[in-house]
Amino acid sequence: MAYSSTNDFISGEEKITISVISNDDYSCPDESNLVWCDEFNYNGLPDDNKWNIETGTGEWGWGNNELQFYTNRAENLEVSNGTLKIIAKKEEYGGMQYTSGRIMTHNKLDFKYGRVEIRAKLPSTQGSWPALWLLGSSYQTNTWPLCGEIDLMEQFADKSYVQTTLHWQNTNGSRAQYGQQKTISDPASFHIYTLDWQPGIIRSFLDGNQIFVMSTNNSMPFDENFFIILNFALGGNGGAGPVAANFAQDVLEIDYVRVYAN
Ligand SMILES: [Ca+2]
Repeated sequence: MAYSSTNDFISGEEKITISVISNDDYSCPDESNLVWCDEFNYNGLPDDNKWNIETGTGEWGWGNNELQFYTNRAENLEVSNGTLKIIAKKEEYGGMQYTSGRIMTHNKLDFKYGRVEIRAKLPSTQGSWPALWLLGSSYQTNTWPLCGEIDLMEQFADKSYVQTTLHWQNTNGSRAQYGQQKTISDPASFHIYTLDWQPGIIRSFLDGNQIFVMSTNNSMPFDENFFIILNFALGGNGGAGPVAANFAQDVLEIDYVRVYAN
């Protein structure tokens, strides 16, 4: 309402519609047997309905003397243009010389058996250690490797191959692991990494070609719940080797993670 200088009242009403335009899309493709996915068709940090962000240096550099500090910042974890970018950077942070990102589905997606499909593009800088993997959901009480570990895809110093490895504990208490490798000519392009996890047998594939096969039995932990971890480590004792002196930044880019029931 306005009051005029000539003492006449003027009043009026107008409706204004304000719409917020969001392109965020959290839906999954309409595929049979698909039970969980993240297509990363939204913007910001990874969807906290699906992922927990792990931060810090872990114990003993996540068990491997790794060189990065994991943060929950957009500088290290960025969902945009349909993909998740896990970005490792050279920067002093939390007493470390590098930062990066690590996310997991524990307590949000814990499952047994099925097919996990991840479309990803790997970093190529010397010293980078990208990993797409699963850890036994009992890891807080069943100390590793008792809880079991399924490394769907890891890449170490030699960027000409990718590797799948299972870790577990033998009944005599000794640590056991078994890994197999597959040559990859262009790891920094998108490829599909698939885990086929069934009772008694675990396989993995690179673009549909088998990387790994192993029989499992009930003395092993592979008939229990596991969860998914995506991370980009640097250096450490795991086989990635020293980080390139001129390392500035590199990216593990993930187009989607899909989990199908068997
Ligand atoms: Ca996508």
